[in-house]
Amino acid sequence: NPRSLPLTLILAATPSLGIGQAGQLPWPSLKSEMGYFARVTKRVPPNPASATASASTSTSTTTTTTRKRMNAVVMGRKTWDSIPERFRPLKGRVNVVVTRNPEALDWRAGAGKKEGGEGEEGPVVVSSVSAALERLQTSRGSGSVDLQVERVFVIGGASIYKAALELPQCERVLLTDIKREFECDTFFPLELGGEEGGQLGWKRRSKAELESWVGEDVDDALEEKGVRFEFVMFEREV
Ligand code: FOL
Repeated sequence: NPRSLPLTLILAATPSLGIGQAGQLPWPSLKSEMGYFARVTKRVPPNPASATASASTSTSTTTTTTRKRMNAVVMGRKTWDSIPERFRPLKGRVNVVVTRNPEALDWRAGAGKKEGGEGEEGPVVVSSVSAALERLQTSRGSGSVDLQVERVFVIGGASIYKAALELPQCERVLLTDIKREFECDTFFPLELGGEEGGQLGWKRRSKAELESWVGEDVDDALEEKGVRFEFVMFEREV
């Protein structure tokens, strides 16, 4: 395969690592938190100027292919279902949905309303997280557009995070540390630890390292609707 794609998990969790409740997020919608999720998952890393376009020549013709650099989001079917129809597929990102039953995936209903829109496509559907990676490593654009998948974000839920954490390509976790409890029925399957302790092999990185990786300034502590939260990054030690 041409390139091995590293995986980044992105999630928001309560102190007891709750991530979901009844098919939704456990907390009232936090605009600045969701905004961070959208910006970070969309933003592609800086790139050498030489790689933006390429021309290939055959005997008598020259075809120019434009390269579109995009990140991908990989999610389980229940997470797909949890995203409001008007927001899915998540804009500006390659959407990959993992399901054992592709027939049952409810997306045509939502996509149907957008029918006729240029470039409107449903998600890529695969049956495992590793199949998602294989697909993304070889993904092509359409026509004269050559799609280059940059960062791959695993966006949940619990069983998809668990499968991703078992892969060696899983390098990084972007955690939004929600500072209070909400009722949850779904939990992140790994104890990362805060200041001390935590899972062997995972290291909390500094705010500066987080800012450098996500490509934006990050506040130390945010609060919305009386809910305090903080953006943090963990990386797996080699
Ligand atoms: N990670 C973090 N940090 N926060 C989350 O809320 C989160 N949620 C999921 C996965 N990782 C997360 C899964 N759930 C949308 C909705 C639910 C969802 C993920 C994304 C969604 O509608 N996103 C839109 C933004 C819409 C808006 O601006 O309100 C998007 O374009 O990303």
